Amino acid sequence: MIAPAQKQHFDERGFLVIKGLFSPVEVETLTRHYMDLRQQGSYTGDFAGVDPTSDDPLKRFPRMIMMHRWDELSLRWMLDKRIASTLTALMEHEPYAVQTMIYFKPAGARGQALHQDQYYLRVQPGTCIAAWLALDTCDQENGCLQVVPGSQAWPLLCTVKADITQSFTDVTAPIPAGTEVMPVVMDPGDVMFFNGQLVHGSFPNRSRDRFRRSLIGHYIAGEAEMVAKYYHPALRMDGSVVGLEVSEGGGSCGIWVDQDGTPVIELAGAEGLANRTE
Ligand SMILES: O=C(O)CCC(=O)C(=O)O
Repeated sequence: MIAPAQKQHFDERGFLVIKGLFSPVEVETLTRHYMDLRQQGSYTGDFAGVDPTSDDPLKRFPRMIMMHRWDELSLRWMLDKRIASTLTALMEHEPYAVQTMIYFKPAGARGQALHQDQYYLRVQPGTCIAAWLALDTCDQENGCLQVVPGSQAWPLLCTVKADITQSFTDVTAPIPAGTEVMPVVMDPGDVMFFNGQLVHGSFPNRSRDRFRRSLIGHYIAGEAEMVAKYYHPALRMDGSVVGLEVSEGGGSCGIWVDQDGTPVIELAGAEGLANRTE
């Protein structure tokens, strides 16, 4: 299913978009399902309480998280065979599934500052991988994903404060001036798979009236022994529970230093032990 050139792209650049992995009917069904759920109330893990009268678009349409723990359609999507076989080909291991999220990102909503997913998941050994399904056309106007190609080869970076007028999260992975940040334009039904060390995020939705909805699954390689507490229980792709240990986080992180005029990463920083959830 994955051609050698696609695997090479993933290995070298840290991400791969598979066009049309989900059909227009499936996208329509999923979009309607989550819009209905969002309309029906609030759920554990909502980024912000639902407030239909708020000026903040993210309070009117907060993202939902870990829906697979209580919603059958989300569970089925997370364990979908097409996702499982693509992940297995890319990681060369069976995946374990640990997280679902739906971002509504209506017009005017802030984005999510550049970050590495592994900062949150703390998978050991190895890292995590995401499957990011576009439910709408995602382009620069409505705040598509942005990636730093090749950054999956970097270690975990020490975070700094993010600009919370642009991002709903408050920390970011710093990158040197001039580093390529590439928009990933996608059509509904396309899925982007990306390595958990890849620096990525998104800018605000600057459109007048367009949503930028996406359904996201996070996975870890089946060789992993630990993941941060919030992501337990991990599931095999047949839905059965895997007994993994809790990864506490903390430890060293990379900071950028100047070496003869070139920015290089030194593992000189230390992250505190924190309970972070993406
Ligand atoms: O969809 C976005 O804007 C950001 C998503 C993201 O960072 C993630 O899935 O880890």
